[in-house]
Amino acid sequence: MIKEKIKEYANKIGIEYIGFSSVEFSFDFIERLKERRLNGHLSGFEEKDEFKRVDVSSILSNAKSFISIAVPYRTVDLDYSRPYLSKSSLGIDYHIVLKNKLELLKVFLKEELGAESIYFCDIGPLHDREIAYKCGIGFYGKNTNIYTKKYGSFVFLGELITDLYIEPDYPIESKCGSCDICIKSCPVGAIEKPFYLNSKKCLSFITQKKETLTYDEMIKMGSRIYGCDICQDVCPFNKKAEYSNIVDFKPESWNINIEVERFLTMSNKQFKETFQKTSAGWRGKKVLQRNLIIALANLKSKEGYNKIKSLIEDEYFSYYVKYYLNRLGEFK
Ligand code: B12
Repeated sequence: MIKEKIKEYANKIGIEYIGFSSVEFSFDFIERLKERRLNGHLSGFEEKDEFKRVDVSSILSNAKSFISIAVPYRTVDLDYSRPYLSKSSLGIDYHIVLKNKLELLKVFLKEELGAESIYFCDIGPLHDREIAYKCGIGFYGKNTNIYTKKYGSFVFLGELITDLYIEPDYPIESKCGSCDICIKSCPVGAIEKPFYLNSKKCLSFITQKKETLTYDEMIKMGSRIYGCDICQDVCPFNKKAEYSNIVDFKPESWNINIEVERFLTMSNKQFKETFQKTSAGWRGKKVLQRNLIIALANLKSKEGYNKIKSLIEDEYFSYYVKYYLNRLGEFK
């Protein structure tokens, strides 16, 4: 059977979660995307036009199936009393790790089954979660993440569109029940109702925002330098979830033990050799350094004090240095 053959190969290249579905989307899905857009609650990082998000035939003519994969990434727990990057930004950028696996699958589909296929991970018009949901990879949590049985929501998603017909798997209905701990635990109330995130409020988005941050946004960022995991950390399903053994996602020490002086003074070359290789790198050095200053301000930490103070003349950092000094009680 085609499906078993693909699964067997996927397991061989380290993919534990793989599922299949047709390429049609429900009207409900389009409506949900539209609701978010009309309410102005999209982040701006995703394709805005909901019809482009479902127009699979313009990506691959004669498309018949989706193949979705999920790859676990939580390798460690983090100390939030220090400035930190979220668990999805540790180790090598997941776009690279998943694309390597998807490329192998694409070659396999071509060589073994004569099929054409195109793959995506994160970037592009497709909605990775809805495809994973359709392919039975896992269920939607109220925090909008897709949950697998073994690794909880700490999985990255990617998919192939292929012209091969593959017997579909079935979606799994949400198992959240009456639990709403993720909704209650979000410090900014970004999950405005079950399965509905206002991306503009989400702290993950705020850490990635290039525009000048408001006082309230800065306060709420806490010790985050990039991303936010709170709605996943508090989830009872994730408490039981297993850790990932994928070596690529194991962080190096510079990635988790942030050395303040070094982080604030690193050259472009040093940045390229370290943080740019992670999934936080695309936002650039300045945004991450800005967030570190805000994190230290919120922690009322004097680590790197002289360096930070010296940035008050810098056109970009000045505003954030003033916030830092204000939090330390030195700028009134
Ligand atoms: C834009 C984006 C963001 C934005 C907006 C997130 C969001 N929830 O929309 C921001 C910057 C905030 C963000 C944050 C994060 N992201 Co992000 N992001 C994306 C991106 C590029 C597009 C998502 C999108 O289209 N959102 C638009 C809205 C409409 O979709 P949605 O919230 O997912 O809503 C769906 C459900 O809620 C559902 N729904 C609503 N009501 C109901 C009711 C029922 C009954 C059901 C069944 C479903 C349902 O409807 C929507 C469509 O199905 C995807 C990659 C991709 N191309 O798909 C990654 C992606 C979603 N992100 C991912 C990750 C890892 C994260 C973070 C954990 C990173 C971090 N640590 O900071 C956080 C999680 C925050 C959160 N709770 O969502 C993973 C998620 C993996 C997973 N297991 O689900 C993805 C899939 C990337 C990847 N390829 O692995 N992200």
